[in-house]
Amino acid sequence: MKLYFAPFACSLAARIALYEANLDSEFERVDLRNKVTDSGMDFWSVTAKGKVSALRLDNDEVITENPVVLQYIADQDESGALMPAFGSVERYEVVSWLSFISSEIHKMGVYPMAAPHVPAEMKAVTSELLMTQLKLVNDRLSENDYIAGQFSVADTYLFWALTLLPKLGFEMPEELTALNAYHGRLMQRPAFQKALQEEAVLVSSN
Ligand SMILES: N[C@@H](CCC(=O)N[C@@H](CS)C(=O)NCC(=O)O)C(=O)O
Repeated sequence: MKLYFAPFACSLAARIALYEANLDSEFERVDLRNKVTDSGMDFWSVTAKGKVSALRLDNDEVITENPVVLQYIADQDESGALMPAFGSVERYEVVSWLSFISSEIHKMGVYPMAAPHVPAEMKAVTSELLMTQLKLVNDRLSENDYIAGQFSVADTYLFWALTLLPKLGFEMPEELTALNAYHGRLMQRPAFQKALQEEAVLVSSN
């Protein structure tokens, strides 16, 4: 498997999941502005969407969309540690959170905060909307150690968003104590640390 990624982009979630699952994988960096990969490949030829995460499977098929890439990775781990069994209610709970993180946090919140062309007034509105969602997540984490109840790939995706937001100027409120404790808890996991350190090195060597 090969993950096309950009440092600290949402593909960080897939890198963490690959490490959590102990899967053999390669990584190819993408220059998202110019849509070219480190090996000189036109990224548009990898995916017509031009976005990471993109995962090239061993049969050369490419799958995209974080919730799908993360489920695929989780399903390669036969222990089921990253995703409950097919058909179980617990699995739908994870898929539900993947969907929520993708639409209500990533695209509604992180994306406008990161986009240089989004005006300051719009970023202010985004911050307010984001607060509503983060409070909901905080309430959930007051009663659960992990967002879907048990640890899953949804945690790798949420962790990415929570890690990136302060770097984009969003001040994480201290009163969201369960959310902040959750982030700290995930930071203790070796797979999360390894992925973060590797991508931090790439950013600092730019
Ligand atoms: N719906 C996509 C969104 C992926 C996405 O927005 N990726 C960003 C990085 S976090 C990207 O590649 N942006 C480059 C661009 O929009 O040109 C998914 O869930 O995978």
